[in-house]
Amino acid sequence: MRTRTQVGIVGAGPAGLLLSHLLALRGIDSVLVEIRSREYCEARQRAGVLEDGSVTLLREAGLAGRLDREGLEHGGIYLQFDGERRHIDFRELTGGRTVTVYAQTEVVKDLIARRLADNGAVEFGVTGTEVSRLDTGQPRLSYTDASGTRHDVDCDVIAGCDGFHGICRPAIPAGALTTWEREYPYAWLGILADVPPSTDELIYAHHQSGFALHSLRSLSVSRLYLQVAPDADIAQWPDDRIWAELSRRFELPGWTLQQGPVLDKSITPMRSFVSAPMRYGRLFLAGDAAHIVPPTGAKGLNLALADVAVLAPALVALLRGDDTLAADYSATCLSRVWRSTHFSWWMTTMLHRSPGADEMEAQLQLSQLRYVASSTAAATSLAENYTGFAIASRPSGSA
Ligand code: FAS
Ligand code: PHB
Repeated sequence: MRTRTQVGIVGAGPAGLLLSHLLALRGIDSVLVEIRSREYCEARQRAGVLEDGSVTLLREAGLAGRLDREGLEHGGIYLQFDGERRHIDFRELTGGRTVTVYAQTEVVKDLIARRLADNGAVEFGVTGTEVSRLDTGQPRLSYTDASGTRHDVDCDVIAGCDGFHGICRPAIPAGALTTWEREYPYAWLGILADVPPSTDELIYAHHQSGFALHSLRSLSVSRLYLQVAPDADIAQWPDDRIWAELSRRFELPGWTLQQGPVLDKSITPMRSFVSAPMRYGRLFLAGDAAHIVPPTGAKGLNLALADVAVLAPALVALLRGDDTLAADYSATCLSRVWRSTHFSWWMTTMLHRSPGADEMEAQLQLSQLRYVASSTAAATSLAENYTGFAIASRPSGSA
């Protein structure tokens, strides 16, 4: 079946869904195709923290009703190391900026509900997605829908929002793309537990046995992570072993980690990855399709939303004949992407123990943690990056 739309969007994650909504608000029609089911996309456990800027973006798009009711505003985090737990006060260090705990699952549910309520064209459960004719003025998005009908959709533009393992970035000719990648020698084992959090704000813990993070989803559901080997087998991590290891890494006199039923557990590999440019002809990449950060800096979801905040107005202008913003899209996003990539690498290497590393690594990490916890300048650097570093206008001549 042959059809037409202005913007073809691949992927119903936060990037694709938000783009579809922002375009609709500006009268631009789109077709969004997703390989997974709606239920799968809504249940996929991922990020948990929204920067100030992401909350504002969702509010201004009319998507923050439940977020404002259920989101938990946090004014800081704790760094735990060498028997100490020190608070980093974001409000004090950044002149009032905070973060909000509101899970990516909830952001995706809100976005899908709004797109469907607005009769947005969102196709779940598709197969055989292809993008072609990208360097022409009429790129094509092809897919087979859940009923088995093959579609060829002629578009003015295609947005590749299909994540790290999607098909859009690989559709760009190798010679047109530069990539940078770093894989880390560890992974995160994450659990969702039906137990009230044992802390009021997130705890990032450095420990000789490895990193641990105490996050949360609500005042009754906790989200915790444990550094494990990159090839760790989840079957070797029964719940009691996970709780025992978490208790060990968060141990502090007079404090107890509350335990409870584990509702979900999974292992996530860790990498830093950037690809540039984020545009090829009439294909624009956004979110994980273009870049990946280790989750230690709580940046992945926020970067995806920030890319789309730049892409939506750029596409609206392009479709009205003005290519200025679209020509700047990649450079504008990459400036922020590299800042977040560095910050996520910095948090990761400061807090995780490399397998086989000598004691020198531990001493250097502890020195850095003591400096961050005691120097206003160093703590401010962490606070302004964690809450969302406002990128100044693009430096002239940057890539
Ligand atoms: P997404 O990956 O969310 O969405 C891409 C969508 O495209 C998916 O729904 C996929 O099914 C679909 N797709 C792929 N190929 C397709 C095709 N051929 N055709 C159609 N659809 C296709 N970030 C944090 O900040 N904190 C965290 O704790 C954290 N934990 C994470 C855990 C895991 C396991 C992963 C993978 C990521 C995690 N992230 C975390 C990062 C994560 O939140 C991403 O940054 C965020 O999902 C990016 O959103 P999108 O760019 O929309 O990509
Ligand atoms: C989460 O709540 O899932 C979360 C929070 C902060 C991170 C990573 C994950 O850095």
